[in-house]
Amino acid sequence: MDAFTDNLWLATLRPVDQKRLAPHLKETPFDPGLMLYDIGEAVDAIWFPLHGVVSLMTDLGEGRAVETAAIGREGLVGVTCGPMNGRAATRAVCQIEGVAACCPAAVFADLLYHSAPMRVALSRFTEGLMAQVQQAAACNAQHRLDQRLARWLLTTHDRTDNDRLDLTQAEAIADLIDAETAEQSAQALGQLGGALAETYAGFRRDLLTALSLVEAEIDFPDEDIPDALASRAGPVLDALIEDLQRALADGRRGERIRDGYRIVLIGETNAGKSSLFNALVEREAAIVTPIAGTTRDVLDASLVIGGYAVTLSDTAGLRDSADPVEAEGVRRARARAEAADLRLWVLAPGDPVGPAGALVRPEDLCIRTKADLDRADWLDVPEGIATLTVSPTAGEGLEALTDWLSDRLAADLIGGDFPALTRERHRLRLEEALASVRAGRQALVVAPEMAGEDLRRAAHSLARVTGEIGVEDVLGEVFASFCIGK
Ligand SMILES: Nc1nc2c(ncn2[C@@H]2O[C@H](COP(=O)(O)OP(=O)(O)OP(=O)(O)O)[C@@H](O)[C@H]2O)c(=O)[nH]1
Ligand SMILES: [Mg+2]
Repeated sequence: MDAFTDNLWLATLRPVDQKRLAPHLKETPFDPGLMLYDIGEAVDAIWFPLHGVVSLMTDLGEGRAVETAAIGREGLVGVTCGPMNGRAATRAVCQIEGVAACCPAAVFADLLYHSAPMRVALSRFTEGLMAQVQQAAACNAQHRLDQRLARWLLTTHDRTDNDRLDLTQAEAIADLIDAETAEQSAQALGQLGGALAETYAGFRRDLLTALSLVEAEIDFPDEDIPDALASRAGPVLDALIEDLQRALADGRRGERIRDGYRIVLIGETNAGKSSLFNALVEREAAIVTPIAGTTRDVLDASLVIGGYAVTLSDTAGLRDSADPVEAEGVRRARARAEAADLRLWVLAPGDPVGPAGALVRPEDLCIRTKADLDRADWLDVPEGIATLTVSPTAGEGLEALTDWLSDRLAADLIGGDFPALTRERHRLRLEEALASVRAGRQALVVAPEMAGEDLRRAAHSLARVTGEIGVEDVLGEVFASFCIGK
């Protein structure tokens, strides 16, 4: 790779400047999500991407950031915020993996000082970048999501030689543009970089290996293939079944990061659910009155806790009611509580265990509220459920509550052997594939012809997540492995 041809800005420099710069350049790979520098940090290097894309991000606070420019092989990263003043005004994050030629910022500043043509080239680039930032600002302010997506695709396409994306990467772009939290962006960036596509490609390779072993048995019986060939597919399929099971057992981590972790407040009427809801979302979103049964509908609010997107829901107090409107509210409250990732059982002094006590699970949180009132009336919470004490009206205990929630989110959403599945669509296809692979594994023992059919179906399910597998892929694998017919 030659930095002076692959990076278009370096390519425009005079040979004499290129010669001065060359000894200081070091090729450095960068992965999606890698932060080259953060806002306020000293910028000590200049990156000239040879391929890949780096995004400049502006911080919006509370873990949110928006892309204001993208730089690829046409330019350089690290100079617009200035090695001159030394501190970065934006954050630079690798968007699409690549390689950059890297040089110390001080060296670059010195070369610039001695070369007017280099300064002219730099100012041309910064003018172009300025135009891009202006467009991005206008687009972010005025355009709908799909229009922003289109702009992003065009800008990114301009900066990469590869104009093919698989389906998971295209989804990641939509997620990235839609992302409101740092964790959502990080997940989308990983997916855009091909983390999910690679995982599925790995599954597909295993499946093709097994399929080719089975197909060889079926299609080329006279080609002197050992009889035991199909049985060699057994261990490959066993390992694949295990991998698919592990990928599916991700606790819906990816979907919860992307769509928001669902937390629902439940409790008796007048327990103080809506008061706590308002305190957590920091606005008077829900009506609060001393009248029991004030809240009827489920009220949702989006918020960010510990860098994760959360949907918090306030619900009707759980009681039997002859009023059909309230009864419907209680039915909805129950349904929402059942489907939630976490239930917060709000318990005021004097409240019984009641229906909320029957809905909570051991991993949930009990919140004893109205701590400013007589605490002697608080129910003894069943053992095993974590308990916190708050008073939204007195502003007590809220910080400890959000800290507890941050820890829970991190514990539930970090980790896993495989990149998390980010959509229901992926999960369904993977479940389909697993069922077919299992069927194929069983058929293998009886008759490879039947197994072949199951495995082809599994391959098709996996292919539908990312792209298509053609017949040629399978035959190609057969020929490559056994040199049949060559
Ligand atoms: N003293 C005191 N009163 C509170 C506190 N939190 C809520 N309240 C009062 O308790 C009453 C009921 O509060 P809400 O937040 O409406 O209770 P809820 O659980 O949403 O009630 P429903 O919607 O009827 O189910 C209101 O009069 C609140 O002002 C608190 O921490 N201390
Ligand atoms: Mg309420």
